[in-house]
Amino acid sequence: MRKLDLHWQILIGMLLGIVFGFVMTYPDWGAEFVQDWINPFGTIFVKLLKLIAIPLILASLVKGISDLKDISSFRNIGLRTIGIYIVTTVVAISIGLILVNIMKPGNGISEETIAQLEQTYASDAGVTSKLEEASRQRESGPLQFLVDMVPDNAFQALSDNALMLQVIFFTIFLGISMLLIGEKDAEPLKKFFDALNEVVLKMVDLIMLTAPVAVFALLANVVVSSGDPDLLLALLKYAGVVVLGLFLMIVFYSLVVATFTRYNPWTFLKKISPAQLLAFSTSSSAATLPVTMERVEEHIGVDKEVSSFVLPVGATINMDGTSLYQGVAAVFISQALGFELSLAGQLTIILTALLASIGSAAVPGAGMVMLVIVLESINFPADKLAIGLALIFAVDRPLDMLRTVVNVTGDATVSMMVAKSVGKLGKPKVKNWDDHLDEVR
Ligand code: DAS
Repeated sequence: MRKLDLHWQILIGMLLGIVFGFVMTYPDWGAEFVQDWINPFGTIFVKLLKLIAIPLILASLVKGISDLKDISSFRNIGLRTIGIYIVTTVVAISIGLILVNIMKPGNGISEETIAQLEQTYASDAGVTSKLEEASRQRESGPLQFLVDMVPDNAFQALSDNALMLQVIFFTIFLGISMLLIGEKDAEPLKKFFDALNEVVLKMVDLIMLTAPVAVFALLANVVVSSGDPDLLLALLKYAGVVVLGLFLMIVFYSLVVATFTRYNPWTFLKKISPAQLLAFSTSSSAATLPVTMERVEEHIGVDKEVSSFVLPVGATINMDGTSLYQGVAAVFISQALGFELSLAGQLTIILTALLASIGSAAVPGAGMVMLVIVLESINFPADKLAIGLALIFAVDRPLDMLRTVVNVTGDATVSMMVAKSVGKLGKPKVKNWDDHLDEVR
């Protein structure tokens, strides 16, 4: 039987994980069994991907910049990347706001549901921890995220996944300096990073061999630890608006890929599907980044010069799915708790959700933390923040999985647009997902 393509293997692993998770919700020992004996295999997989995310960013970003002819081509790629990222994020938030104002999911939530939430969720550790994290981010002032971007210790930054923006800052600084000292003097360092890049991409291939089993474990755990079902039903309309908005973003990306890069959108979605399925399973753009890069470079043909800059930067600052979700959630919570939102308030949401999605870390649940910043920007009553977050907390994890898929798809789309605009969108290096794996079998 012909070997199944990677995305089919991952999809089967996910479906089996979901079914197994539901089966395990029946016996009273089921959830504990999954969390103790199954979930660790998913955690190990995500840790392996995060293990190589920083070395991959370091190697590919330095290689990408040092391969450039000169500083002007770096400026060219950089400016196009940031500009297109801002446009796609504003489109995402606008789609979210239009849908949530038309469908008004927050209207009609009964007083008793709100009162029940007051008891069950407002004091929930998950909600209060996100409020605390948000207040830490807020105290530091509007330009703190710029200050935080500059590491004062390169080795500490390289050793901490949460400091990915600092790694990117340091790596861009290093790459530009290598360009400025000239090819001959930079040659030894360039050879080192070229080899490191090849090695890390091979590590991605090896890790991906375990992906089907890992996503089985991750999805089984998500199912056994999801929120209580009756509240989920009350939130189904809200989740429906977010999912519809996220789906429209995938359609938007497909139209952009088809019209702007003349690339078949179905082929595009199929080629990046392993990265999308991992984004869904891990809820982390950072953990998915190594696979997104490998798929875009080796299976679509985006030149490394472009992908090595656009994708790591995108994984940290371009979160179109998150910004759409923040727009919808802010208006939904306002509707549900009877907080009047003017048009000016909605326009404010566009700006703050843009900044909040830039500031959101590429890790699970980050979007919900920054949602507090968006709510505060429209002067949402502070005493109702906890109940507002509690309202959406029960469905946040499945929505986080879906918005991370959109975040990753948006990054891949922009990398193709930038590559096309600078003439660096070539032919794929490999046809099937395991073409270049034969030597490791
Ligand atoms: N999970 C985040 C990511 O990795 C997105 C979010 O939390 O909204 O992209």
